[in-house]
Amino acid sequence: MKILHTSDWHLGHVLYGYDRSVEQQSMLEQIEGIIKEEQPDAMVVSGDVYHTSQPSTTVQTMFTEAIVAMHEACPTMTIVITAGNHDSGSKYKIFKTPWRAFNVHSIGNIDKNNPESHIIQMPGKGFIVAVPYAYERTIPEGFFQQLLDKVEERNTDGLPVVMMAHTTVQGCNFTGHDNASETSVGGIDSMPHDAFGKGYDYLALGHIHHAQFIHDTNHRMRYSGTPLAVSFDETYDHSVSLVEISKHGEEPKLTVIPIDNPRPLVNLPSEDTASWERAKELLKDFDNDIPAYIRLNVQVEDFLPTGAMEEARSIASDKQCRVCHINTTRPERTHSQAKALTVEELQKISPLNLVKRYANDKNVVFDKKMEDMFNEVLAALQQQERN
Ligand SMILES: [Mn+2]
Repeated sequence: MKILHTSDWHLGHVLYGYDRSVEQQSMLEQIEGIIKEEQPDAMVVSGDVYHTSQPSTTVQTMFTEAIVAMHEACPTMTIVITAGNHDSGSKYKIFKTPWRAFNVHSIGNIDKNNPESHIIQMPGKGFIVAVPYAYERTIPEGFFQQLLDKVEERNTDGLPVVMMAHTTVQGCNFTGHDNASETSVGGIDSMPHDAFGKGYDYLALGHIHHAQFIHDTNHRMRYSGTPLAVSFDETYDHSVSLVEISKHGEEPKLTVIPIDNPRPLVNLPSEDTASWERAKELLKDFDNDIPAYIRLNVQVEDFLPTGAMEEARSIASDKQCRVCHINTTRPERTHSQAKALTVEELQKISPLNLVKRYANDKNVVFDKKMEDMFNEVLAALQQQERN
């Protein structure tokens, strides 16, 4: 069984106000081209088809036309689409029936009363167990294993079994995600490996944008990652995964197929940060003809000069690129830079000089206005003490 595994298309995603339909259309056409070339038995899209639960008419049209084109590129191919946390699962019901005419299975919600609806049998080829995104607590206890047991009973010919899920798996590399920790990414708690049960040959995962196998699992659990970067922090290559499984129990064979973005997301500098002056030079030197999105990564002592964004945009005004964002970082001060005072020194130092030392240590600007305010408060306190 030959499966094209992809997820996290995030159609309708807007980057700092810029419409990305040209890139999204290009990504869909590249996938269509891969399908035409590879003629897979199935394509699995493991959630986050759309970026929002209310995609526009234009975005939905782009999606439906692309799916029909993909179907026409390989009419025998089974297409399985599950909902992710960005999608509206209940809306998957609307076109569930007409989609069947195109060999498309769309699964938006977990239906514990009808587990059969999650099992797609491809006669003579294999099985796809399709589980959409769900909060961990709404996935019935042992649901994955229940589905796999049903498949095991039926799978007398030892055909490959592929399972789909949209979630965070323990130990994954979540580079590129905001709001992420070891235990939770994008609001989804990470699941232990054994929560998915036993009996699948390949777990086609969605949610994490960095393409990867989950370590120590014998290359059976994989995130295909985003085919198109959603954030500037996704500083890795983007692709779809072509997976071949000869029979039940065999290790899957993977081919990674890159997807190119006609409008790449570029960090200047590409690694680490630069001073504001250096960042402007990098922008000046950036190729005039590359229609990239640019994020400037700038190290500042306190704040950027006023009008920095306007200045950056005017530098790029004759270029094809679009300056999206200036990402500022401040030097870390883990240890106090001030020399510690002895008790005798502390008793001798004036309150004003003490607070100036503190401000300097914390990298806070202590100007004439601050000094006046401090003196006013100090005078009021001293007055209170005298009364
Ligand atoms: Mn996603």
